[in-house]
Amino acid sequence: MNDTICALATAPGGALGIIRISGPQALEILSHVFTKDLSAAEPNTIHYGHIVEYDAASQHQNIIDEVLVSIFRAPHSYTGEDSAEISCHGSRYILNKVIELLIQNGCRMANPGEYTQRAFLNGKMDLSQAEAVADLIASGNKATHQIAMSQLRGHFSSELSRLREQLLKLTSLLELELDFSDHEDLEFADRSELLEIANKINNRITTLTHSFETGLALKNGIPVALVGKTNVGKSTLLNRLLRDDRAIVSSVHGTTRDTIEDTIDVNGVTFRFIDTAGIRQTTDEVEQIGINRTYAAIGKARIILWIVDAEPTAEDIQEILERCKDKSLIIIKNKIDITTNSNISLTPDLRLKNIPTVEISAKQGTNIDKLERAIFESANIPELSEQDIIVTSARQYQSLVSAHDNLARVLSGLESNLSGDLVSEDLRLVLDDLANITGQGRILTNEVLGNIFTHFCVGK
Ligand SMILES: Nc1nc2c(ncn2[C@@H]2O[C@H](COP(=O)(O)OP(=O)(O)OP(=O)(O)O)[C@@H](O)[C@H]2O)c(=O)[nH]1
Ligand SMILES: [Mg+2]
Repeated sequence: MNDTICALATAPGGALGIIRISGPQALEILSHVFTKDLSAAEPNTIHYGHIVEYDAASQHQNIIDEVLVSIFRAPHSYTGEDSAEISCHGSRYILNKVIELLIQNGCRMANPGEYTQRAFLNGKMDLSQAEAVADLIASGNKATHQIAMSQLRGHFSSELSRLREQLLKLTSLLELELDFSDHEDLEFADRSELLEIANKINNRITTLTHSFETGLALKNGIPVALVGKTNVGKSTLLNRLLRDDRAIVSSVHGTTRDTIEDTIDVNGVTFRFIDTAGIRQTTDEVEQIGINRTYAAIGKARIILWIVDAEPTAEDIQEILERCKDKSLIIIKNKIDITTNSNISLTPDLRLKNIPTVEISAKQGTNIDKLERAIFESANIPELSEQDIIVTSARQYQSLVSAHDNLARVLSGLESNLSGDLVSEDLRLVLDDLANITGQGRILTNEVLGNIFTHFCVGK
């Protein structure tokens, strides 16, 4: 961290490009390539001038670009170090040239995520907030933006420190029990009180752990599979939902062989629609592979759109209900533009199950808005408020799962009157697990850090 790093922070191709410099020599190095001396510049100021290259042969200064430079001083900067941002014109030549000049004068090219890593190491943010920076930059819709913003603003971190306080309280009560265990006449906190605290912590950790499923779905798009017999209009509906001619549509049965998927936002939430091969008995080897993929897609999806264009048989119904047991199912009666289709009754059995049913014409686009509403409702997205904590990182999830397992041992230890020092040991493990999420854990190695930050872009 003693060196000064530089990198392009913006994507190529824009009208402007921003180059970031950070480190102890940032302002000195910058002054070598800028028309003004910025080494004593005031913090939070912007300076107009030129980036210049000195040509020794002609003893001339070549102007590379007309720029604005923003100055930040340690510790009040993103990284916590002296830093600057140069706003240049977005030419590839200019941007490369400026970086080249900075490197010639003593900067080093930054590694992916190195600015955020420095911010973490300088105590500007904890690890869960650092990960939120990557999520924020990647956020493509309202829901993922809100989750990342909440985490970046430290809501998750404060929740963890509240849990930590509770765990420490539990530890001290257990230690009190140990300290006084020789004094028979003393009353200790009885274990039911300890159990109550432990159960509360456990409930909170369980909720956080479960939020990961939602977090992942929101991040990658909630998977929705379109399934049904051949020729019922699955691909037509996919194209309609995506507003794009994505899948081949034809009246030939068994047109779609491979699964086709793409995402689109509905009410600020990303859904991943998966068109599948129609289910039927077949002797065609390739088609059978496709149908197996349909079953796999059902397994992975959270919502199933079961599309019918005729009265389903008892076996069809049974098969779908069996395969979609733990899924949200929506029945779609398609092709209502054909008059005979509007009286598909769906057997009383199926109607009794209260499965949402939408009548549409995929071809003509009738009731697609109704269907989208039904899909959104089936997704059961909690109304996210700014305070809500949704875990989206696999690393954080693993720490929570481990905390949950260790806490289960604490609970059973307390219940079975295990001696306090043994229970304390498991409690410490829970504390460690939670500390790992924010990066204060004992087992935070360079490897762990490296893994987190290599997934960032350079310049972040
Ligand atoms: N009248 C009418 N025809 C439709 C409708 N939706 C689809 N079709 C027609 O039904 C035929 C099959 O449509 P596809 O979308 O290819 O059906 P699929 O379910 O993907 O079929 P496979 O890929 O073979 O399983 C095509 O000729 C479509 O034009 C609809 O709402 N009304
Ligand atoms: Mg198809």
